Amino acid sequence: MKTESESLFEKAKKLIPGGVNSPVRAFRSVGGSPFFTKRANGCHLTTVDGQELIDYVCTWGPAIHGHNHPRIREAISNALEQGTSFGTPGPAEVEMAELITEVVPSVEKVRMCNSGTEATMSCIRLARGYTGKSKIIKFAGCYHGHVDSLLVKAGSGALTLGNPDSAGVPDSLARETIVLPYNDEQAVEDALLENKDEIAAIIIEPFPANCGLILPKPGYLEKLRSLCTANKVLLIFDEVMTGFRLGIGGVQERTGVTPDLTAMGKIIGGGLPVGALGGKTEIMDYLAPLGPVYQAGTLSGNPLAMAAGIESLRILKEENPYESMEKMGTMLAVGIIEIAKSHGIALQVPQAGSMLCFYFSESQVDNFDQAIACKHERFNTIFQKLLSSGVYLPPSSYETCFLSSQHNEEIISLTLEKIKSAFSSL
Ligand code: KE4
Repeated sequence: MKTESESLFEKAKKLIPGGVNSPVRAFRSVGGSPFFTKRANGCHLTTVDGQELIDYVCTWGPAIHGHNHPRIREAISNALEQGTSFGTPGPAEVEMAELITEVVPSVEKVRMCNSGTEATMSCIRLARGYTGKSKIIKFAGCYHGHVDSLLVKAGSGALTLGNPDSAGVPDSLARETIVLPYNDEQAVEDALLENKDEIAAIIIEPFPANCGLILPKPGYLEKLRSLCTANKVLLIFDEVMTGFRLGIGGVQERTGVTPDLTAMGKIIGGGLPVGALGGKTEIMDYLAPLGPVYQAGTLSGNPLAMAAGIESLRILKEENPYESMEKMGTMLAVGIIEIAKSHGIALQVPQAGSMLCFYFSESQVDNFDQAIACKHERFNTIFQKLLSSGVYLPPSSYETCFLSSQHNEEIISLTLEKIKSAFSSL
């Protein structure tokens, strides 16, 4: 007898490529067919088959307050009374810009868009327009959305499906993108020398979270900053995932390293479609209608997304959940490491705040090559065992787990119990 999710997936596959509207949702790397979600509340998802799951994906980051937060729901319904979209400037866009420029250290001006992909794509075009140079440096395993110039050795779904270099990206474009190993300062120095005066920007996920979670070696981000300054290259932080999550000012607040441009998204939409790019006024003013770099969007600054995102930011400012989320993240990471050790299983669990991942590896993972060398089939086994016992991890070992402010001690302890029994049956 097919489950409701299986029947829906059969139907979906006839109408939607792979049955999904975003590839990583298809469970291609972990196996089996994906569950379909009926509703989401707090730190739980409920599937169409009535299974309740503790959610460690949090819709890939936006649900930092847990799902369906009453204040965000109310903010959206109040905004709904005024209409869904105006196509003109609206007051909520001004308030959103005030909040972002207040909390993100390097952002003096901000432009809203509708996805993280649009944000990084616009950052790249702006960097090229502002510098008059065309080459871009990115890092293997970093994923910046499905931007042609950046789908080169990308992470996340591209890596999950084994095609980090997407078809359809012309060589002429891919050649403008230089891919370097993360955490290797010398590689950046060499590339800047070999391509002197041709590099417009370096774009980086400061804490890469799309090939698992990789943490920067001490001084690495600071070195990138000084190399960019010395070579008149823009430093772009892709904080679509880490922004507002690893502190309200993201990694740039956490480390004190300030980029020239920042790509943002996810949390500032409160679960509705959003993206944003921000940076120094001198650079941002190159954007149309002021400057020569075109960038636009029918639904950019959409009033419902702004209402949800503003409320999400207000809650972060009022509740400042970062210390407690760091504590819960540490409790989970330490607990998992202890369980793996007691079962003699080689496992690394890098953690930063409310983000962590599973690397089935004997040694620490510092870059893409080490990440892909991990035992992914082990992750897939654990994923399935946990899913059947009511814990939903990201459906790929190339993703990162997210906690929300609703993942309390009781939830973490329950999760660790389930992880313990999953490891026992490995
Ligand atoms: P979107 O276009 O999906 O809103 O954002 C693209 C993006 C940009 N930069 C970073 C650092 C990102 O992580 C993302 C998207 N994150 C993935 C999860 N790893 C979204 C999940 C999906 O593709 O379905």
